[in-house]
Amino acid sequence: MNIQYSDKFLDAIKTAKSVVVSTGAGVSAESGVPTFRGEEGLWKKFRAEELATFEAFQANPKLVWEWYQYRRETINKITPNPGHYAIAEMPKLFDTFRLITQNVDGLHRVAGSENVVEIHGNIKRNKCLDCDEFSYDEEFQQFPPTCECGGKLRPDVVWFGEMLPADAIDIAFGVSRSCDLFFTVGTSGVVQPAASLPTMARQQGAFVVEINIEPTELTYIVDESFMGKSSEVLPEIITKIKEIKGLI
Ligand code: BV8
Ligand code: ZN
Repeated sequence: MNIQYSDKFLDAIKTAKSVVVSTGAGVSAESGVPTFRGEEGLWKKFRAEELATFEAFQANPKLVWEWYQYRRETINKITPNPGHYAIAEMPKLFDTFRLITQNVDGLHRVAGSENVVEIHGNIKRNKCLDCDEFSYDEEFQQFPPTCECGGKLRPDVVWFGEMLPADAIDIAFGVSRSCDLFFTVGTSGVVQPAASLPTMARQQGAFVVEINIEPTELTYIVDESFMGKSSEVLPEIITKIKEIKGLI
């Protein structure tokens, strides 16, 4: 890629002190994790309401567990892509940095990102409906799996209609409202409240940048949009940032 940078983007990079990156399924697409609304999108095979809701889980825990086990198996076979590694470099390029992700695949942490704000939970973690204990087993003696206390286990992800973890969403809102540079990467900007983060940032004066392979619901509100694969655009932007900061 040979990205053409605008002066306003270059100025934003030069002056930014506090940077936030917020990612969606698109940042993991090139690692092999199906997105939710793309051609091969997860919801294409299943409708979100059928599987990613507590009601669906109550009605058919076996089907919902089978879907999560299928996704876990997929995720266990894949590795981060250059986009994840580029984001993992960002904390050392700015005074303060925070990464927020809608993704439940854990790939940012595998790539070396720390303090990742996983606002929709983590597919690798189970939670007990009775004692709230977390566990990380992926092989179960029985389906649907139960906790040591005898309670039912569920995947520790946020389903539609469920509140996001209070601590995670507080951090996400807080950093979006105080940063001066905000990147939204690989998200269709459909799912709330995650989709409101870029607007929150823009409203308080942050420079908002979108990276996506196509226009989204967010494209009309951002300051700069880079159309391209995050695994190609992000590493190039990191190189540009290092050049500007005289690190290379
Ligand atoms: C809540 C975890 C409130 C589970 C997920 C109307 C009716 C019903 C509900 C609502 C409604 N309006 C709003 C709502 C609320 C609802 C919602 O937003 N629904 C949408 C569908 C309208 N939200 C909720 O229910 C949330 N909770 O609001 O609670 C509340 C209030 C009070 C009291 C109680 C409750 C909870 C939402 C969380 C749902 N859980 N995931 C699991 O994963 O199994 S959401 C799931 O979908 C993902 O986590 C992710 O967040 C989302 C998918 O979005 P994206 O990440 O953007 O992925 P998508 O495929 O859409 O887009 C991928 C993008 O990448 C595309 O743009 C594509 O072009 C791009 N791309 C592809 N390849 C690349 C690329 N970009 C760059 N490079 C590439 N290579
Ligand atoms: Zn329990």
